[in-house]
Amino acid sequence: MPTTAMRIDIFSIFPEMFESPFDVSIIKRARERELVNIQTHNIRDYATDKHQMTDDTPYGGGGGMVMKPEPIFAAVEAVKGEDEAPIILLSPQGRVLTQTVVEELSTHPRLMLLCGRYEGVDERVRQHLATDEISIGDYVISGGELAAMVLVDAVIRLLPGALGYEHSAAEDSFATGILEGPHYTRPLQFRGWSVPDILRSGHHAKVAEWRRKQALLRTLERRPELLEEAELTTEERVWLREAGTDSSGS
Ligand code: 9D3
Repeated sequence: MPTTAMRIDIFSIFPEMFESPFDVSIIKRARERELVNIQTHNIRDYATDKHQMTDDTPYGGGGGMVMKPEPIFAAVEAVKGEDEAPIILLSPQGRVLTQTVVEELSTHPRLMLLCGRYEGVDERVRQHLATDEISIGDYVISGGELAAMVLVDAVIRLLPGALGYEHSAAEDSFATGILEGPHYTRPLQFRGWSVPDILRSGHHAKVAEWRRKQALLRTLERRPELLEEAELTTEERVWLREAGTDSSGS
């Protein structure tokens, strides 16, 4: 039974940035299937002065520009209507986006995303308009737009029907809590590098065990902190401890 599409409103002074990323692959298909209705809004259209200014110099001095509050409030108020929806400011000071946060966001019927530029937005947007503030990680990007695209992509993948039957979001790395192991396809031999024999053995149970162990080893090597929270069996924890103290390495 098809349910009503999640609606996502995005507010930006560069709405054209969203066109091609949202017109390919899984997001395109989700939009075509009406699983999601994405609307971008140009904040500049809501500026009322004759130059349609969306930014101004900071009170107190210093370099850079700050996004003015009036056009942002006007844009959100014009679009919002009566519906309840989180108003998420993408900002370097927000809580960091994780798969758990994505899962929570995916349960809302509507999201409103505010993308800042310059040094950021006037503090009154943060205090009196936004209901949530999210960062995509501890590095500096030039504005909230790419962060909003990351958030939208991650959320859409979780909407029922967004992924083909060939792939389940529940199997995604991070959804399972550990990293994925290696994948191989043809050719069997490539520049002298071969595919592990086990994957051609036809022993499905042994293949599954090998894959699970490869995933655990990779997580131990690269992201050991993930293992603390991951759902592992007692046998797997014992095996990993032996693997971790094994002087032969990997
Ligand atoms: C943290 C750097 N700021 C003080 C010098 C200036 C600044 C740089 C870039 C302020 C805002 C921005 C634009 N970045 C975002 O709007 C942003 C962001 C990010 O930079 N990193 C991770 N997640 C996000 S979400 C929005």
